[in-house]
Amino acid sequence: CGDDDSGDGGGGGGDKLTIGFAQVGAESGWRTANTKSIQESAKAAGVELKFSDAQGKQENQIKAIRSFITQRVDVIAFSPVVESGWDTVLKEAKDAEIPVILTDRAIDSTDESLYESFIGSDFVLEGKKAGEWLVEDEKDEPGPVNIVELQGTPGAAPANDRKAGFADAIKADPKFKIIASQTGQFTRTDGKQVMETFLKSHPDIDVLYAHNDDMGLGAIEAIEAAGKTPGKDIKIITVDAVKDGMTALSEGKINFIVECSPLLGPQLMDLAKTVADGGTVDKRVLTEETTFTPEQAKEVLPERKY
Ligand code: GYE
Repeated sequence: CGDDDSGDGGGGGGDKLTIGFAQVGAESGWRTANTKSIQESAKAAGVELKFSDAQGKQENQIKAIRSFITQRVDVIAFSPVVESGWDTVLKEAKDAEIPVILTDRAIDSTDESLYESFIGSDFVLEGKKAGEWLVEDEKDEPGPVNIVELQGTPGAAPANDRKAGFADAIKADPKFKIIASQTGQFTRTDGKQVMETFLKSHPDIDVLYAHNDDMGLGAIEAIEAAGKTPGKDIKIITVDAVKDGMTALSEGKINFIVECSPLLGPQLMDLAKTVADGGTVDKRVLTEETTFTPEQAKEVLPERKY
């Protein structure tokens, strides 16, 4: 605790508000932008941020949360690597009377008293938007439309939900066939590797649906190496809309991107201040998002911050 009384947050009097944030890792461009947003917003809001990087491992996040409890931070925020397995540690935070905010990813606990608020995107809707674009794009094609899918981290909310939303959007027409679906861990390296194996075992791929830009970008390398043209021989749909993804979209290598905003920092700081002051907040705070075609990508790219 410092003697900074200029901030309006903080559990006790004029003390600086301290937030412990347990991040997933640095697996993607999205994550890097998200980390930057949180660090910069904390600074701008006069918040002391204790930041921990779990390197993709739930056990590390649990350790970080326990250490935040021991340090008696004012608010704990974290982006859960996977959906399940949080009840015990969140119960510990609750017993210590430290409010918890979920950012970006949901947990599957039925006990909603374990956290104050969940701020982030609707991943099912993102998957749906991806599928609906494809249905419209292929409406004059007789089919079959052979789709391969690169899933995010197994067990993560955005992987589960983007898969479900997409499947739901294409299910009415049997011409859409998901002929292979595997995790690419939300990373470029795995996206590339898995796409290589898809290309070897399936000579007839029409569409790639990747749960994030990074995997799509890795897959583009694999497609080009196999002598095919990304965006033409194989249409590509991704989620996120980070700069590298948007650049590939503007070049026609990706055909459609569903936006998922990583800029959660400012809203997270507001929520943290409110809960630390004992105020009430919405249990669910949704991020506002859009979608992009190649033409739209060209328009917004010069202004794109991440
Ligand atoms: O889409 C992906 C990242 O949880 C929304 O995680 C986030 C996802 C994002 O690695 O690129």
